[in-house]
This record gives sequence, C-alpha cells and structure tokens, in this order.
Amino acid sequence: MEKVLIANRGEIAVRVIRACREQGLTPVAVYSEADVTALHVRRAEEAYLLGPPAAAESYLAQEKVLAAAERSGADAIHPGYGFLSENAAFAEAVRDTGFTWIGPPPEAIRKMGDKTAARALMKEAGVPMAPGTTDALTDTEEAVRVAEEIGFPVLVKAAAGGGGKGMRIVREAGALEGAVERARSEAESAFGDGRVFVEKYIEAPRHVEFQILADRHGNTTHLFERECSIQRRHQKVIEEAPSSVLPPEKRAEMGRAAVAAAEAVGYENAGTVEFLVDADLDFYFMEMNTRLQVEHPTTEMVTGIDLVAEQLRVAEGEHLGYTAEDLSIDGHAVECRVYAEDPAQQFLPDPGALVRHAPPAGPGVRVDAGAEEGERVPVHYDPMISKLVCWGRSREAAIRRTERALAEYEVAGVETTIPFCRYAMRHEAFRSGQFSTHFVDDHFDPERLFDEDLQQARDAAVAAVLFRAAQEPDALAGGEDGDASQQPQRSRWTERRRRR
Ligand code: MV4
Repeated sequence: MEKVLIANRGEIAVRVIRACREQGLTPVAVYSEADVTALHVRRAEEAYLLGPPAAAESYLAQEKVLAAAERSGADAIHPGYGFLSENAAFAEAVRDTGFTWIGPPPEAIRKMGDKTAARALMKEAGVPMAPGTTDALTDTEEAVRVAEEIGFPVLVKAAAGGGGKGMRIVREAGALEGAVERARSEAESAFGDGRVFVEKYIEAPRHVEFQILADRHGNTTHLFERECSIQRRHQKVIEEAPSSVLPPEKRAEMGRAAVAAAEAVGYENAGTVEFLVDADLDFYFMEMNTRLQVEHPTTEMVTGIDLVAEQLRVAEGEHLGYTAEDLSIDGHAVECRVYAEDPAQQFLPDPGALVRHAPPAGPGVRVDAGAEEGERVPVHYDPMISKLVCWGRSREAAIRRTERALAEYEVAGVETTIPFCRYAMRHEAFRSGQFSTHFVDDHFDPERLFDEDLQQARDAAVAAVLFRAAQEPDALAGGEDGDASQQPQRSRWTERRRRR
C-alpha cells in the first residue's frame, strides 16, 4: 500500500490523513463543492472534486469515489465513519475494482447490518442477548406469544434498523399488535425491509461498547470498553474509557464475549461490539458497528494504541502482534463532541461561519477538529466541529481537565454543545457515575444550562471583541488607555478577568 484515498470529510478525514502520513503512505482527499477550502483538503497530498455539496452527489456517490481512486492511482480506500463506511455493496465494489478496503469483509458488514442475522450469529456464539426472537416475526400472533413469554415491557425492533431507528417500546399486550404493524410499515418505508423482531426491553441500561481489532490471519483482540450512555436521540455526546462501573472480572467476561462475536462473523480490522448493561451488571448484545467509531480516541488515550495506524497495518496483511492480555488501561479519558447545535433549543443544528475557533490545549488535551476559524460549518453534513478528548490519571482528574479545557474553548459564530458538556461535567449524576442512557431525559434542564456559565456568555463576547480587534488592530490601540504603546502589554484575557 502506498496511496490511500479517504472517502470522507471533516475531523475523521484529517485523522486518517495524519495516520497515513505517519505510516509513510500518501493521503488522497475527496471533497464536494462545499468543502473546497476544508481542512481535510488542505492536509491531504492530493484532492479530487466529487461534485455538488449534497452527500448523494458527492461523499455517497460510489461511482465518483471509485473514479477518483482510479484517477489518483490510490491502492486503498479508507471510508472513515458514516457515509459509505457500512455499505457492504460499496466495500465489495472497492475490492472488485482492485483496491484494498481498509475495513471489515463486506460479508461481515452485511451480516451485522441485519439485526436478526446478527442475533442468530450471537446466539450460536454464546454471546448473551436480551430474551426475544432471533428471526423476524412471521405474524402478530407470534409477537403476542413471544411477548407473553418474555414479559412486558418489550421492544419491537426493525431487522434493517440500528442506531435506534425503527424501535418501539410496548408496555402492555393491548398495544402490541398496533406497535408491530407501525414498526413494520416504518421499517418498510425507511429501509425497504419491513422485517421486525421482539426483544425484552432492558430498563435504564448503560451503553458499554468494546473496541475490536482483528487481523487477516484470524487473530482477534479487544481493546477494552467505552461508555457512551450520555446520548441524545441516539446521538452520542459524551463518551469515556473505561466505563465507571465495570469491575475487572466483568470487563474480562464482556471482552471475551466481544471477541467471540467478532470471531463468529469472521471479522477483520476495527469494529465495535455494543452491549446494554443493566443495574445488576448483566450485559446483553445490542449491535456490532462494522467501522471505526467517532469515539475511538478515548480508547487510544488509555491504551496508547493508534487505532487508525492499526487499521492501515492490518489492511496491508500484517499480524496484530498482541492480545488484550498484552494491553492495559492507563488512566481515564473523556470525550466531548463539539457540535454546531444549540442545547438551549433542543440541540437544533446551528450551522454557519466559525467567526472564532480557538480550541484548548495543554497536557492530556487532544482536539480532533474538522474545521478551522474562518470556515463554515456546512448545512449539508453532520454539524460536528470537533471532539475534545481529555486524559487524566483517574476519572476525577479526567473530568477536572475536561472542565478546564471546556472553559478555555473559544467558539463564536455558531452555538455549540460546549455548554451542555460543561453542564454534564458538573452534574452529580455524571460525576458519581450514577447514570444510564436516560441521562439527558432524566437530568438535563436547559434552564440550568448557563447556571455557572455566565462566563460562557462573557467568553463569547470577549472572543468576538478579540476577533474584531484582530481584524482592525488600531481599533483598540487608541482606546480609553490612551496610547497603548505606553501601557504594560497585559494579556487581554487577564484584562477581562481583572475587569470581572
Ligand atoms: C435496546 C434498549 C433496551 N432494551 N434494546 C438504541 C439504539 C440501538 N443501539 C439499540 N438501542 C436500544 N436497544 C433492549 N432490548 C435500549 C436502547 C436504547 C439505547 C441504547 C443505547 C444508547 C442509547 C439508547 C437510547 C434509547 C434506547
């Protein structure tokens, strides 16, 4: 492998480009008309225009991506996450066209994309699952019989669903038939596949997922877990590694189950096995994600393994060379996703110009950003600006560092999820580790968003002033202090703190 085309954009494209360069590989970017000046285009060695901004015309346009790979002379394609990363047909087309696919075998993508096939495989592999059917329901009488058997509440799930799409909770028999019919028709229109199945609903679960790495010689290992329970409408906002609730023996047991799940599907490359964990720390297979995930940096920070470098290595046919027994968890890492969304308005997307973007830094602070100051957060794609990942020797230290870094993070021009992340970091339910996937519903009160965050408003105001000053330097020079050159050159931030 010498040249890798990254079929993606934003922070993950930058992340893969960096790993390619460190591996001595030539990174090739693709971009849409909305991304002409984007960071990933500027960080690549070569860049190829795909087409108009709409994803369907650009990052999802399989033929255009393959044509760019041909034109560039790339020998491999990395899909990142989202877009075509879990499209089995595309993975097949990549291989059929002679490129190395930096991801799992298409067959593994296909099997794990069908939730009933995944459940049948897990059952065979002895991986714990929530009680329920493995095959799709044939008729509603069967649904009633299964639901009576496993007991309410139950979940009706779409076989072609995932990530929360096509799911309905049913709490009593009377509502079951209607729910099955509605889930079936929703799945039919959303996925062109109306098959549904029934599972026991796990109340107030935690979302704990295990990172998997497998080479092409049958060696499969896990790299411990991440907790991703702080989600909003199935969109993760805060993740951490390790989970705050797993004792070592439970971690080892879940790690074995995750490896068994990956081996059952003949997995290769990086993937994630998602479990639900209940109050008794019993765990149940939920889904397997056949891609690298957004939150992979938390695992990298506590294991010291560069997951993208490993993906590239393994895709080239190298052996893993280690197992989980050779790895250990050092410290704790917390990731905050910085989206251009307004938490005070139900996380309404707020795309626009990044008038100011000055991320934090310092020991144990990593910011994977997909955009820079002066760029626009486009309307066409996921509005994630960056991921702030902080490492600490303990969970408390990682939280403290995250609070410090969030307080330093200067953004102006768009609303962001930073205030929500600061709110979560100071909430007792989060700090104590006593939370579930219902954290946002149970604990988030938008009225309390800026309780201690008037600072936030001030910071934004100062950021705007700083930005303006940077644009018109003399605007401040002759201010009330008279000739600035006679004044001691204090940091404007000190000035603000002093004024406060
Ligand atoms: C569940 C569940 C409770 N019981 N399955 C959400 C999306 C997909 N990952 C599956 N999901 C769930 N499956 C059973 N048997 C609760 C959820 C769920 C959830 C899971 C993880 C993180 C956030 C969630 C939000 C709502 C529902």
